[in-house]
Amino acid sequence: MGVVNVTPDSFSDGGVNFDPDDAVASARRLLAEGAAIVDVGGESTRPGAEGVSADEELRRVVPVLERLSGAPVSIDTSKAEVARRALELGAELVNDVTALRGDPALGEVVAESGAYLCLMHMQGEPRTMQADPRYGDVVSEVAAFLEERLREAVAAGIAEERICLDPGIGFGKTVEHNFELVRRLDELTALGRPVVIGFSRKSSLGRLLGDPQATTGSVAASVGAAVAAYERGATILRVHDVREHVEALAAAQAALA
Ligand code: HH2
Repeated sequence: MGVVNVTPDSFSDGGVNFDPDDAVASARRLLAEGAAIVDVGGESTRPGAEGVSADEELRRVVPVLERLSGAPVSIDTSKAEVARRALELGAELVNDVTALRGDPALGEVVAESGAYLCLMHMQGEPRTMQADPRYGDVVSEVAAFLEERLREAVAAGIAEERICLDPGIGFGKTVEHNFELVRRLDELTALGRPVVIGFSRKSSLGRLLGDPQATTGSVAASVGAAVAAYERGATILRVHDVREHVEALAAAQAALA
């Protein structure tokens, strides 16, 4: 899954694809490099981010989605209104970082459209989530949350076989929490749905390598975490640098097969 942030303020690529022409060109490049789908988002969820209105999100993503018509697209949104318009314009998957807790109308929009849905774990909300994240046991708490949200989504009429689950790397988690989730990924794949991992460029990678103030991580560290996640059973990797991940995963796949 290639990332296309149509935002001025995303943590690693804010402003790069804020112009719709740039966003469309990036999306096409990521697809040509081997992405199976591109995840288009109009609202940053980086630590400390304030939300944007549905109107502003639509203003950012609609021109991009219109021009990507026919390409495999996912919409990164928590808002029913944005998801509805994106699905009309051909999006196939709704990537909701609130796991249907943000907008009570989103479940029905996904159910009616028959789209795929990604449910992600987050502790707290983007504005404050990195202040002091705490868990008894992060993996069992994330697994229990995802299982409960999966049940809720199915109860809302979304077919279980259309749902994937994501532990939400960096969403209310310390460096150690994030790596433990990958280390014990088998406890999440045991839920029976495809697992998504989005470690790409995240600050935990920069912090692991010795910079306690890092706000991003390198491409090489991202690829390392993605290959480890793949080996532990993740089947969808949400990444900014598609070519590097596709090449690394092809080699890992050949070596592990
Ligand atoms: N991470 C981000 C955004 N959306 N969705 C899923 N399912 N999983 C993730 O790990 C995930 C996500 C944050 O990354 P990015 O989109 O690059 O940044 P920003 O939120 O600042 O736009």
